[in-house]
Amino acid sequence: MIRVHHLEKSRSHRVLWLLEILQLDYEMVTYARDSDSQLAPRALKDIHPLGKSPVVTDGDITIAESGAIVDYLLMRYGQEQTEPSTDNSAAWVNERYWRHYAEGSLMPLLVMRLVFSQLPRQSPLLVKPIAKGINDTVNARFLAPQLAEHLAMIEAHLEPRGQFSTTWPSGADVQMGFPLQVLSLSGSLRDFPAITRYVARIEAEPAWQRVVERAGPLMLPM
Ligand SMILES: N[C@@H](CCC(=O)N[C@@H](CS)C(=O)NCC(=O)O)C(=O)O
Repeated sequence: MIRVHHLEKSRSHRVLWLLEILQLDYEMVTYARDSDSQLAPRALKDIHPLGKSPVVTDGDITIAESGAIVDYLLMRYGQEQTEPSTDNSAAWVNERYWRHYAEGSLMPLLVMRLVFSQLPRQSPLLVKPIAKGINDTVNARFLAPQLAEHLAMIEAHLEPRGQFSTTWPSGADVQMGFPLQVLSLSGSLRDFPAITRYVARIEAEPAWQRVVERAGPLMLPM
């Protein structure tokens, strides 16, 4: 039996979506975030040393990293449905690019944005204005311009296609959906209509709706 160690408000929603797409049976063990630090509880470290979610166990296999979990589940249970054939190298490479880009390049910007935005709240009273200044500067000089470039690239890809790969939903969609849903929830997609349509498309999918029924809607941490 596949077991998903699912942290609330987290990337673990991706794995649930893929399991629902593939219509696999699975158990979900849910963990709450610490209300102050928002970190995962220590119990997750009993499953994997870093104590991050998602982690999946399947028989004697334990696998962390959402991208590796997606690779594993597709390799074992559903490759043909969700990725282009290796005969079409360009389509295969394109799908793999987005599958890896999601965690390798896009998510670090969102995590940095979240961490810096929390600095003022988490700082002692006297330091709060300085912490706010640091957050504003990092945002203005680095994060906002970087994110704008990334979103422009994604918008240009989605505008004529409506999806990341030639297959739908692909492993690339499973990986890219989460950061784009987070950006939608934080109101960052106003200038990106194709990405907005793409997020709506995911959320209209029956497999996504089964995730919401079982685990609740995706929410922002903090
Ligand atoms: N690159 C990893 C990131 C895992 C990760 O950082 N997960 C977050 C949830 S989105 C987490 O467990 N945070 C709680 C913590 O760091 O304690 C993946 O894609 O699985």
